[in-house]
Amino acid sequence: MEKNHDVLELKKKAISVRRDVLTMLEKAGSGHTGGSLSTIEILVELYYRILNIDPSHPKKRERDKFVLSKGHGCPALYAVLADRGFFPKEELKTLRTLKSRLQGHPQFGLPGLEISSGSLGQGLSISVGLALADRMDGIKARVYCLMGDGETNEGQVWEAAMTAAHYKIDTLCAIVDYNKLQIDGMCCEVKDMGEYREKWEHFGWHAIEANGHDFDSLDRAFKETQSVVGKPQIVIAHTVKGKGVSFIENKAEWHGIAPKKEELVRALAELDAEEKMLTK
Ligand SMILES: Cc1ncc(C[n+]2csc(CCOP(=O)(O)OP(=O)(O)O)c2C)c(N)n1
Ligand SMILES: [Mg+2]
Repeated sequence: MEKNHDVLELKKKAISVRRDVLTMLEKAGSGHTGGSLSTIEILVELYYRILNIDPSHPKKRERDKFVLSKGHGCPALYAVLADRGFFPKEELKTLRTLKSRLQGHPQFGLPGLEISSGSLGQGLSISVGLALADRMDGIKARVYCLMGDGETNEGQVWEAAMTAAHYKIDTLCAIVDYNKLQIDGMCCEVKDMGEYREKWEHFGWHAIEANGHDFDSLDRAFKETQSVVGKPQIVIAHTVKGKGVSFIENKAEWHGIAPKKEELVRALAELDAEEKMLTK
């Protein structure tokens, strides 16, 4: 695919990634369904329109880096990495099996994967380090870090936020999958973060809100981040946990479970119908 493909292609891509994610999770019999499905347009936008990466040279020094801080959402990242050609698609079937490179939380060693993650709250600190290392080495590249909204309850996130602002790391872009839910229910009930966008701004960040399922909105947001000078940027992407499958959307109980066979069949039928609507 060319870097500048149109929105219809990207929407079809998102449907196909959703199919892969649900199929992998059903086969594994466990995993995080809701928080994988909410990230898909963000990942497709990044991996097909934004990131400067080369799947045939995953370690190329002058590459953009993507850090999945919300490691439990990795089925979506695995599906996108395989589709971009970092490793064979066949390997998706091995999710969560012994000796597989595709563990339930990302493990360093898989081509295209920058870090191990899963213990929430650490990815932004690592991203600050990666961006500072690129600055010291004179490498022109950007670092993108995807966090969950519940994850940003972690104190370490705000230490990293202060550090990034202090060092004026304008090559760093964080994204929050702002789906308003976390493991135990609504974020505002577990630990309310108040005026969320303003919080980031007060920490010295350039904040942009976007519709996390709309490619035009995401594209505008990411293009804006690329033009910011002297400040790290955050894209607060409004999303729906479980997006794309009616009986999974917005349900906290779908945080840490996989679909059963009959649920997979129903979900895939919904995605087929959605695809038909697209091409009508
Ligand atoms: C340090 C740490 N504490 C707790 C967990 C267990 N855990 C996994 S996912 C999750 C909820 C995260 O919510 P959010 O960041 O909003 O993720 P999403 O809604 O995108 O799934 C929790 C508490 C963890 N992985 N790491
Ligand atoms: Mg959440």
